[in-house]
Amino acid sequence: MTTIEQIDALEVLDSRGLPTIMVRVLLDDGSVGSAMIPSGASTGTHEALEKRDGDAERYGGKGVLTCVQSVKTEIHQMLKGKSPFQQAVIDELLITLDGTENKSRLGANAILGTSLAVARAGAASKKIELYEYLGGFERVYLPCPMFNVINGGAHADNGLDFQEFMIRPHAATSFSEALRWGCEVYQTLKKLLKKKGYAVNVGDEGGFAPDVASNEECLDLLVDAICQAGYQPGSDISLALDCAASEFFDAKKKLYIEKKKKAKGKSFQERTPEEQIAYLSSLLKAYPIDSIEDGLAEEDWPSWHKMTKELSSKVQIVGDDIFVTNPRFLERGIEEKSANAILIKLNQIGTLTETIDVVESARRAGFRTVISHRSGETEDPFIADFAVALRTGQLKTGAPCRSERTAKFNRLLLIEHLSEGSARFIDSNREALSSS
Ligand code: 2PG
Ligand code: MG
Repeated sequence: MTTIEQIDALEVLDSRGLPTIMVRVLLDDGSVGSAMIPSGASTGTHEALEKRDGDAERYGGKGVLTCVQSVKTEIHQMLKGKSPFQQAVIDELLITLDGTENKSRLGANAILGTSLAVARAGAASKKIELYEYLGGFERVYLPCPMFNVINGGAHADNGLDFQEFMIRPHAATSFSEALRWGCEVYQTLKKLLKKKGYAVNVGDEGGFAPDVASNEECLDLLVDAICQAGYQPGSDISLALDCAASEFFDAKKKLYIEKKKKAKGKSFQERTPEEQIAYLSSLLKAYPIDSIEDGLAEEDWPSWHKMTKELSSKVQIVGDDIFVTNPRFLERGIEEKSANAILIKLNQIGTLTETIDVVESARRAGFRTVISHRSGETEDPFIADFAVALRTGQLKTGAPCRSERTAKFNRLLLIEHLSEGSARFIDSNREALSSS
């Protein structure tokens, strides 16, 4: 029987230059698996805890040496001798060893790092690809990418309160074609921005971060870029938003306030939840948007229900901060009909098995699932394999720019290549919208 021989960890860097954990699992047959853990900026309140050292002498308190130590000692001792192929057992042991509701004792970063590295070691031992190890050997389904080409919110130092302006090349016939379309629009957008005198430096997720005046100006730019690149807005390439509205909701006043614009001394809007829904609805009428994530704040549950009632036949309503990949919140969302899709981030919940369970529960309830990166990423492409293995049909992993983002796209290109023409490209959102 193959067993875990050693679990090691070290502190490495994420794409923002902040420390994160790398876990390395060695099996007694000599196979090795490793994983690096990403980190969010606009995090949901109820996410599993990302543990930091808090030692102001190192990395401004953001070091992860405590997590490294826990992996090398407690976690190593508990998992040594166990089978790497029983992922659910490994994850349950990790959850029990931590003993807290939100993984705050050992840290979700230490736990998830171990969980993912064990899966990789298992795949290495079986000498198969990670997506095959996790998803089996049936036909490969490659997800529609959602390219975040204009960054705002907590990911860029501009006046945009909405966090992500994305394009979705849903009508492409293969993943590589979708990627090419996305890249062509991205490069065209760069030229357009330059022509208009905007800066073309990029934000945390590789999208441009121009100081444009409004959401509408961004959406106009995207439509122009799609046309000028030779595609049809809507029928070839649609638009998607992540408003990350928890970042600009004033819970006391119950108002959505364009805080960044306000802080920059620009004219800004304050909207009641009803006005925010009406505003989103007006954007849907004016632009070919087919997906809206976090259009409302995580604590504004009643308004989520209203928004879903009004808009869900026209658009994918994705819950990120409101569900935080947690079965408890997802269950409430299903019951209250708060959305029709869920964003899936492994580090919001903290183990591979729990994440797979959430995807399966969402599916059973008819929710679409979108696998997602974090704004602070690493070159680890785990989520590319994960999206293929779970056949989610949608993956959000930034712009086609910056190596921590392109690592995921390049991995999908390789998976497509390995499938020797048998891979199918799917967009679970379009499939759902066309059947509704
Ligand atoms: C989001 C994510 C990823 P962050 O809000 O969806 O784009 O951002 O990782 O900062 O939470
Ligand atoms: Mg989000």
